[in-house]
Amino acid sequence: MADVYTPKKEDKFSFGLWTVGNPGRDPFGDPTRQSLAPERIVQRLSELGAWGINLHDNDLVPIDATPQQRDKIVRDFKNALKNCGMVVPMATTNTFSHPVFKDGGFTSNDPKIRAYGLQKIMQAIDLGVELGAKTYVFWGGREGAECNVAKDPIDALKRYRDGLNYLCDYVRDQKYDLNFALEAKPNEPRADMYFPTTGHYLAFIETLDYPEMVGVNPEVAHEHMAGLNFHHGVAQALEAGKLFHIDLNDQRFGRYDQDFRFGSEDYKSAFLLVRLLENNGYAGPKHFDAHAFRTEDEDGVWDFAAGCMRTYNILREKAAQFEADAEIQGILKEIGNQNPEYEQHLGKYSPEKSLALKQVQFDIDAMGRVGLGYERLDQLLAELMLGVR
Ligand code: GLT
Ligand code: MN
Ligand code: MN
Repeated sequence: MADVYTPKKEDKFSFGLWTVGNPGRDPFGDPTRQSLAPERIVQRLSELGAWGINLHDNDLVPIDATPQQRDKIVRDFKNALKNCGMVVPMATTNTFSHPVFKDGGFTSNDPKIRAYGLQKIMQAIDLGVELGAKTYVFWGGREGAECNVAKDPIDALKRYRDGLNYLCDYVRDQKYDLNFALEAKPNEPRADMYFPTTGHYLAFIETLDYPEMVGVNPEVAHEHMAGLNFHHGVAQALEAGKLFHIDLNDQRFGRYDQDFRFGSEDYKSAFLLVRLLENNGYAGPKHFDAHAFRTEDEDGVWDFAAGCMRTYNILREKAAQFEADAEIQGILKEIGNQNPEYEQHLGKYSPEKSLALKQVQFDIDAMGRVGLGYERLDQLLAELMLGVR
């Protein structure tokens, strides 16, 4: 039954073909359900209220398809999109499944493999643009190492940069309206992956030939695998104007790569994230890069998909409730209005300001004794989240 949490197209929720299409395989076990046809995925997601569907080249077109087969597959998929009012906001390339990429695409020691990688990515970019994608994600699944003496990590970074610069030029040359979003992950499937966190990518982007074309695609699970605070990482990306896309899911700290349903594990982190996105005008796709538990059949897959979107909307309402709560807002106002007369000493440096600041007497013991009241605030948040407020 529809209610206020039921997703709508304007919520801009998207899923990857590989997410709901995940057959429940893991390193120790065979698939537990059948793969779903792309057309069925498009139709069911649309019925559930999703807006977009993302894909790797080979989620749609098998790696060994002939040009004729490719054209038919793409035609059928476009028809399904049109019939269901679904869009493809983002596309990406699979440079990790085939054995040819076992030591990376961009960063392979073998120039023949790097050349094949570039060729495959250009073809996948063409496909993504044909389907309407505006964002192109790069997740360097095999860009890493087990044997860390086999590849010089400085060479690896240079090769990665050369590859991205080449592809930015390709996009410009083709006059495509397409930006790149780089997705970090610390490990899995490689022992160590280059660019393990969103922060690593934010620094790297500034060294590219066209930094304005390139942003990040942070994923909840990937930062949690690194033991980091996702809310803070996304804030840095937002503040830098680099949050081009986002992968929502969930993950327990210290575990294998789980890709759980959004908001299924850590409600508080998920709340902080949704509040951050909603309060800072993030208008991009809200993409769920997750999959149903291995215990599920197809019905469970749709429960999973509906659950991701519903939880986002519930948390959005909780965030609005937090902004409208007089007691909470009163505390936040007090926190934000302490000692306003000292603002004059802050901000941009001037010689006069520094001279004046050097004259100020601070009673640091008295300042250090002031209690901040964050316990009360944090408990109010807990009560709001737990539904008793
Ligand atoms: C893969 C990975 C994801 C990436 C996808 C895009 S593929 O499922 O685990 O985090 O976003 O390449
Ligand atoms: Mn993941
Ligand atoms: Mn992802």
